[in-house]
This record gives sequence, C-alpha cells and structure tokens, in this order.
Amino acid sequence: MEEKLPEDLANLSELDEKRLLEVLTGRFTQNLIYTYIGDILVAINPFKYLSIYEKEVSERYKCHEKKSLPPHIFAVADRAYQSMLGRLATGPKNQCIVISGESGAGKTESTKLLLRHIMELCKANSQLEQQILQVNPLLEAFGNAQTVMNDNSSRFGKYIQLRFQNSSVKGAKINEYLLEKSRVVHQDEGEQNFHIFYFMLAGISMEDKEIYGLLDPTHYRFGQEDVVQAWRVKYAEVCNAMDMVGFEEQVRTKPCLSGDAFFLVKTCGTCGETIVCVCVCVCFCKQGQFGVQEEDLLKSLTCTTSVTRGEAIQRLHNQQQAEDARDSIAKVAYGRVFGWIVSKINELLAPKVDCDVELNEIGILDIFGFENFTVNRFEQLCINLANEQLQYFFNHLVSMENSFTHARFVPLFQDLFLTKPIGILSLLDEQSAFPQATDRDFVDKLNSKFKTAPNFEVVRNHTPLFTIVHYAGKVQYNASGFLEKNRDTIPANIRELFINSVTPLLSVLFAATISRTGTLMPRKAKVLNVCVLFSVQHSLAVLMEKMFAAGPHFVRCIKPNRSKQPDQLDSKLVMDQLRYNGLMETIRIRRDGFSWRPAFKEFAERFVFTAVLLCCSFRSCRLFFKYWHQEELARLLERLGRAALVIQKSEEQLNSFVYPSIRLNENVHLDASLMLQPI
Ligand code: AOV
Ligand code: MG
Repeated sequence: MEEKLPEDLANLSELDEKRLLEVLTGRFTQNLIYTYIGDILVAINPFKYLSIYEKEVSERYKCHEKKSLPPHIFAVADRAYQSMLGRLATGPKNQCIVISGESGAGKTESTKLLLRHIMELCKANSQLEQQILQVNPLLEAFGNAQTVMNDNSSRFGKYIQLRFQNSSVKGAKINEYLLEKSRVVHQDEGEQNFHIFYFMLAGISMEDKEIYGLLDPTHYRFGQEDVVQAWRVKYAEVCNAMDMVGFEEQVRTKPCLSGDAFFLVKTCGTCGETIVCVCVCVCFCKQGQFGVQEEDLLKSLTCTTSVTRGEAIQRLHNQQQAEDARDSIAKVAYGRVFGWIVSKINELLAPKVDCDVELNEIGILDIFGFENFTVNRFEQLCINLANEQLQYFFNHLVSMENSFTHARFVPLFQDLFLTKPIGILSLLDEQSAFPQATDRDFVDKLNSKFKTAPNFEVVRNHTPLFTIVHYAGKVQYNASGFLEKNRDTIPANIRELFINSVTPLLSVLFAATISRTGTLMPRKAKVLNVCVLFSVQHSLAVLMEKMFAAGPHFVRCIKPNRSKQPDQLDSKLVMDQLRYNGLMETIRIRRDGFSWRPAFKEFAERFVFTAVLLCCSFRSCRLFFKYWHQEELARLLERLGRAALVIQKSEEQLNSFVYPSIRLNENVHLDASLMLQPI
C-alpha cells in the first residue's frame, strides 16, 4: 500500500531537508503535485496531463473547508475569493495571488487554472467569462516564445486584476511588465521568435500570401508538417480570441512581406485603429504599409541628417548603423503594439458599472521566472531583478520581522539595485545619458563602486562581464548592448517619420521615448510622465504597493527536472529551489510562528466574544495566531452566528492572559493559542 504522506509540511514534527524532500518526492511519485506549507501552496510541475482539473473537481473545491480536501490550486482560488467576500476574516478585501518559480516551473499554467476556477466560483455571465478566459491565449501568442528552458515561456510579466461587485465579476484589467522586445530581432541558439509570427505564417490563406507578396513558407525555418498544422490551429484560436475579446476585424488580415519585412494589419472594429504586427525583421516596406513613403523610410534607415548652423548635413550610415536603425524600428513597433493590445483589452473589459459602485479585486501575478542562460543580457537582468523583488515581498510577508530575510535580501535588493545615486540601475541610467559612454565604461563603473559589495563579483580581464549573486544563484551578465537597450530610443529621424505617419496608431505609438529603468533621457523633459510611468522601477514599485495593501496568497512552483520530462524528479534541482525560495525557513516559521497577526481592534470587531473578554485591558495589543486559526474562527463564526456565542471563561485563565483557552459553548472548544504581545 502507498504510504500516506502529509499534505501540510507545516505539520511535520521533525524537520530536516532530507525528510522534506522525501515527502515531496513521495507525493510526486503518487501524482500528488500539490502540498501545503500552512497557507502556502507548493506545486511541482508534472509535465504531463493529470485528470485533476475536471469540472467535478472544480465543483468540489467550491467553498470547502481547506483541511477537508487534498491540497489543490483550486483551493487557493477559493480562499482568495472567499476572503475577498469577507467570509474568512477581516483584513483587506482586495486579494493578490503571487505565483513564483523559475522558468518552466508552471506559473502560467497555474494562473490559467486559478482564473478558470474563480470564473466558476463567481458564476460569471458567460460572455464576460469567455472574454476574460480568452485574454490569456491572446497575450500568450504575442508575448510568449520558445526558449531553451520552456517551450511556452512568458517573455513579459503580467498582473491580472479581476474586478468584482459583491460576488460577481464585472471586468478585468491587465498590467504588463517588461516585454522582451529584443526577441523580435534576435534569438539565441535553440530559441524562437514570439509565437504569433509562426502562427500567422502558417495560418493565413494562400490567397492572402499571394496578394501581399508573402514568400512560400519553405523559405523560413519551418518545422514538420504536424508542427505547421498545430500553428495553423493556434492561428485560428488567436483570431477567435481577438474576436471574443472584442477586436472586431474590419479588414481582412492583411499581411505584407517585402524584402524581410512582414506585417499583420488588423483594424479594431470599435475605434478603427490598426494593429501592426511587425514580423521577423523589418527591412524595407512597400509604400503604404506603414503609412509612410518608402523613399523616406529608406533614407532614414541609411543616413542621419543633422542641422548645423542652419545647414542640413547628411551622414551615410555604415552597415551596422543601418541594421541597428532597422532593428530599433522593429523592437519599438512590436513593444508598443503589444502595449496597445493590452490597453485595448483593458478598454474592452473595463467594468461597466456606475463610478460610485465599490469594486473589489483579486489580482494574479504571473511574471517571467528567474533565468540563467549561457549568455545573460539586459533582459535577464530586468527579469531577475523582478524576481528578486518578488522574493523580497514573499519573505517580508511570511516572516514579518524575522531577521533572516532582512539580513539576506535588503542589502542586495536595496543597495545593489535601487539605491540612488549609486544603485546598478541608477548607474546604468547615468551612463545611458552620455552619448559617448560605452558598455565597458558602465561595467568599469560597476566594478569600482561595488567591488566590495557582498552580492557583486568583478569578472577580471573579461569586460564587459560582471556577476551578481542573486537569491537563486550566481548569474554572469554580459553588458554588451546594455546602454543601447536601456536608452530604448530610435533615431530621431525615424521617429519623426513615424510620428508623421498617416496611420494614426503608429503616429501615437512613436510619439513617446521611454527609458527602461526609469530615468528620462536628457533634454526630453516634456515626456517625463510617460517615461516614469513605464519604467521598471516605477511599475514594480506601484505593483508592490498594491500587493502590500492586499490579502496575499502564495503559490510556489517547483520544476522537477531540466529536461521537461514527466515522472522524473531531480533531487538536487528540487532541493536548490526549496532552499532559495526560502521554503525551508517558511516551514519553520509556519510551524513555530503565528502567521495571522491582526490588530486587536480588527480582531475584536469581527470576533465579538473576544471584545467581551479582553477589550478593556488590551486595546493596544496585537494578537498572534497560527495560520489555521483564522479560517477556523471564521468557520465557527459562520456556524454559530454572533448571537449564539456563549463565552465561558475561567477566572484563572483571565488572570494569566497568556494562551487562554476559549470555550465557545458546551460543544465547541476553540484550540486557539492566543498570545498577547504589546505592539
Ligand atoms: P512558467 O510560466 O513557470 O515558465 P509554464 O506555466 O509555462 O511555466 O509551464 C511550462 C510547461 O510545463 C507548460 O507548457 C506545460 O507543458 C507544463 N505544465 C506546467 N504546469 C502543468 C500542470 N499543472 N499540468 C500539466 N502540465 C503542466 V516562464 O513563463 O518560462 O518563467 O518565463
Ligand atoms: Mg510563464
């Protein structure tokens, strides 16, 4: 018979890494991929289909008591939903579910399951529900790609906020973070461009290909016929998702290929704006596709015009400069089109309610996981920075004042990355502002400022390399291209050209210049707001603020092996993740500690019996509870009803104040180890 393994690691009486791994491995072998650590869900990617997500399962996990059913991702969705409705406890109504784990660990799949279950819970009206569920395939097509770590890797971060009026969903809003635009023009060995390009090339009709001069697909690095067939199906799904969400197609899908340029033009039914999807790499395009004159475009790609003392001087580009100009158009256009798609989705899914109606939120955060490739570039630094920040958030909330997290993370996070004036990002911004500065200069500056910092390592004799010791391991970065990517600008003449495009969308999209780390490029003060708004630092800071104000729920995804195989668990790989995720520490805290710490007033308001009991003497106390007490209390309250509460409290316990045991009536005895501590 199979051993019955604990469902909650916080209940393990003896705790060491060996036992922890034994339990997780044992459960994984029995296809039990979910395990709790108190109220945190650990999910190990099965890399195979498991029949645990059917409708009946979803039904069973509606409003259930957590301990009564095996650990499941649906239980997390249920808890967030019930908390939002105020059924489980006091505290903020808004909830956030934070999903973390390295690339390929299962974050995006978990997000989809959470969304699905929440839609089931709130019995959404079918059209809105379908629209919300279709957002994912749409965003994945434009924002995901095959990498060496994950065949469907998210190349952007997203925070999906579901908006509710009481128990029913009224709309949704998406925030996107840091799309890896450089993928449009460059993919490393074994990687692909964004999915949409393959889907499109396989999916559009022969007729369209002919009309728009598309080359035969055999000219591209296309795979087997069955792969192409799968892409064709995906293309149909994306078109369907666009229609469902509300992107009405007015003109036929109109791709155009000329030289190496390839565009998908779609018009939105509601506003008449056009989505231009720039494909493969932009070279020269036929007149009209960009709403600009071919001649002008050609000129702006091949030379720079500067005006000195009223005289226009033209300087011809060398090949590298021309290619850079071409690439920057493709990157900027793709990035801004992606942003535009998201803003369109937000418009279409905005709640249609009166503005004085109070809406509550459940947010789900699914970012790109921690990455460490053979060559790590600017994008990896941004991705890993975002993960570092998320880990900080997790540690902070799980352990509160526990010294472990602060000692470990604050120095790296605050000092190395963000501190002004000398954080890595500030230095990068500073260097980007000097037109003559090189990537090497940037690394030299890093080396001199951080040579003694504990999380920074100088790579001797190999500029422009440098190493950061992240929470999840050492990553060596190659700073080539950092300054250019951070500037994220396009040559002024090209920008001018597109601002004057007769295609209104393009003219809007090209109007702003944004620095990726947040500081503005010099002499462009008038676009300050746009820059700050889109910056890495700023957008992450806003997100953190939002999350700190919400009721948090955590899903920690674990990757069982690097080869994406089912039924294989690499113990070392899993142990490394448990360690750097801080899960060992979490188990200890969850087992020994008091994770629910409401202010006394908040507690008393909700649980009136304690008001009777304790109110007079301990108004300024904070209460400490084990994580399960919160739910237990809430369930009790529900069952008994406030009026029925009878409190019997012995004189002796009242006097001792520490660990009073409370009897609610003859039958119900609350096993609450209440401990009062002055704040
Ligand atoms: P990620 O979001 O964490 O990576 P995904 O959610 O894309 O990882 O998962 C990677 C792959 O693992 C999926 O494409 C599925 O094949 C498989 N998978 C994940 N979860 C499950 C599950 N519950 N059941 C079955 N298969 C699963 V990245 O986006 O790369 O950080 O940037
Ligand atoms: Mg993902």
